[in-house]
Amino acid sequence: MNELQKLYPVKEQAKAITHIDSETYEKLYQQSIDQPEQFWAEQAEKFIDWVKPWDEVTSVDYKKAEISWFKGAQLNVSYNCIDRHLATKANETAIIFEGDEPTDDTRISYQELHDNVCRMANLLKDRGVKKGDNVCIYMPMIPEVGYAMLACARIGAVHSVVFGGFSTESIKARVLDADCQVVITADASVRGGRHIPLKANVDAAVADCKDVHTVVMVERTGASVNWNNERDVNYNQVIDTYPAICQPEIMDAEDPLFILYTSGSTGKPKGVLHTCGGYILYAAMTHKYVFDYQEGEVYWCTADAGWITGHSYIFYGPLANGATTLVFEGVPTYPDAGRFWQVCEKHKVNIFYTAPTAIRALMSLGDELVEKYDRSSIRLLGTVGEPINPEAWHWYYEIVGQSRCSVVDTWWQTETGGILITSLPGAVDMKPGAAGKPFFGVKPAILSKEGELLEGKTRGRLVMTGSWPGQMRTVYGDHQRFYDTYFSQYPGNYFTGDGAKRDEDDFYWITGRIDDVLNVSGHRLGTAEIESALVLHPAIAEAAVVGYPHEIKGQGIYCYITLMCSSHESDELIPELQEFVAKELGRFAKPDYIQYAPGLPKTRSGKIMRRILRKIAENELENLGDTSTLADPSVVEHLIENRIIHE
Ligand code: 6R9
Repeated sequence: MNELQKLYPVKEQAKAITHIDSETYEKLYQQSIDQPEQFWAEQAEKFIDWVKPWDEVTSVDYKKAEISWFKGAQLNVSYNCIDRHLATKANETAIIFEGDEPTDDTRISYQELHDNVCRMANLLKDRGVKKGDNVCIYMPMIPEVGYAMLACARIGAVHSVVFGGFSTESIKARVLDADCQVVITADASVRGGRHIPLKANVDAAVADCKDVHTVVMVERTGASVNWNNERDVNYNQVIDTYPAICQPEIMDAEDPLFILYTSGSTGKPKGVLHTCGGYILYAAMTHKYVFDYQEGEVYWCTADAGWITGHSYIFYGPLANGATTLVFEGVPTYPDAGRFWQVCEKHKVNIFYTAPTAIRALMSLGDELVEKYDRSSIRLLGTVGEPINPEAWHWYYEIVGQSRCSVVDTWWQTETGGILITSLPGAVDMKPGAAGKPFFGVKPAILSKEGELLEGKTRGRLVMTGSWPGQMRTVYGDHQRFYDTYFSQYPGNYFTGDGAKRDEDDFYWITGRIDDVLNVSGHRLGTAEIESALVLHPAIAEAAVVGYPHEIKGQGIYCYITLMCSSHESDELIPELQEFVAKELGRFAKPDYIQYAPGLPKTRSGKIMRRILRKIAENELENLGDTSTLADPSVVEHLIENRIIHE
């Protein structure tokens, strides 16, 4: 363990607020494992309002991939996120909207949220949407995306949010797979001053989707759009004609709430299906405990509604807890790279949750733009999406959080619905780069490749030996694929697809996707580990590592690095970096090739697309696959031109 990975004890200040100290965590965790039915029944009563209680807390059969929670119970998710707060919070802020331009912001009270959601629900009903119908949502990050999701939940329709940065082809594939008949969109979106014509994308996407009879369009930019009188509905023109009351549909706990498409290592994206009862309980409970949310606080998750993080931790979890949640339309670097901190100062944000990729990008631009703003309101910082390299962790903790805030790393997946492994603030010490310990009721285990259970300090494949309420229930329309992907490799376990190590203190460290694991001369190495090692070097802002076939070693290590400052490129730097990594991780981990990369190919959610980097490293340029979903496809050309050709 190097200096950057040293332990940070729980913050005294966090301890005082949470009331979950280390002892309580251990006790509650043990209880959740020993008496799961009792534990979850208590939590379900505490966090959720049910119309009718359950007949059975849980029933799980991983051999058939059959999972149910709170069977027989009835509830409505939109009621839980809105109506039940009205008695005490009608005039309190549910959503703070911060637009792309710093001058553009609004506050939406719980009463206004209620009225807007009901009107949208009535509009959908008027267009024939019924319980069980699937509705596609393709929207910018504006409050209406939340209204649309909650309106679906209110009437029992199943939403499928498609990220607003996805292409026409992606929308079409998702609309067809889920047989959506209604699409909710906006005229255009604006992020960082850049406009994307959402309505035109939808027009093109649904031209071949004969079942789509309605496209609801919210006006965002006033962009001119093509209009189909039969099919299209202008939200702004009609919404006031609908009543602000709509009875919530009574749903079974196991009725579907939403579908969210996510990519796997093979095949087309899978429609991950979540159901009402277990999901909303898990989202609410994790939001409360992991972010230690307290009444009246302002909570900001910078994700997009198009990803699971936006579902669980911008809308469902916070609203179920009656929180004030900030919805941000823009990007971290517009008008300049101080935007996050400017917004924190302006809205007195208490809890801030973002991704390591954003932290690294901002870190490379210096401390000045952070220090310019008052961050004294912030008391908790969270990260999600990928392992955070210790150097970025330190910058986040020391510079952004002024060494006074807890940093919670949160490991989870679209499939898990909510956070499974984390450093619970006030209860679990912080180790920079470690995801932490299991959340209540969660039973992680590490297996060898062959499926043998590994005990104690070890490394291997991360599985969950039991279920939790937020777990996905099926792949939409393809239950066999659900079983094959998650339950077939290690029977009796949910396979996460991630590698992990467990240290002497029982902390879990995620080493990256199994598909990104390299085998170099018989040594197994997480690409994330090499990347973390590289970015410890002061010259490096970001690194991505892939394997390529190597005659002697099996796989060689090919690294792409973005420098803090491109003028530092030099012939001497490469061998220096190779030695640096060898020293950090061992000789076997010494990179074979290091290529300078002014930009890395990333999805719009910030994930590096290693598939493309692998192809370039392998010099297999004919078969690069779809690059249209990249945030900036032009970086690929640059990488190809400057690739290192090996024998
Ligand atoms: C929530 C989300 C899931 C994959 C997951 C893992 C990686 C997410 C992480 C993390 C290390 C963390 N991942 N959080 N790795 N530390 N805190 O990101 O869902 O988009 O489905 O991605 O992301 O590899 O398997 P999703």
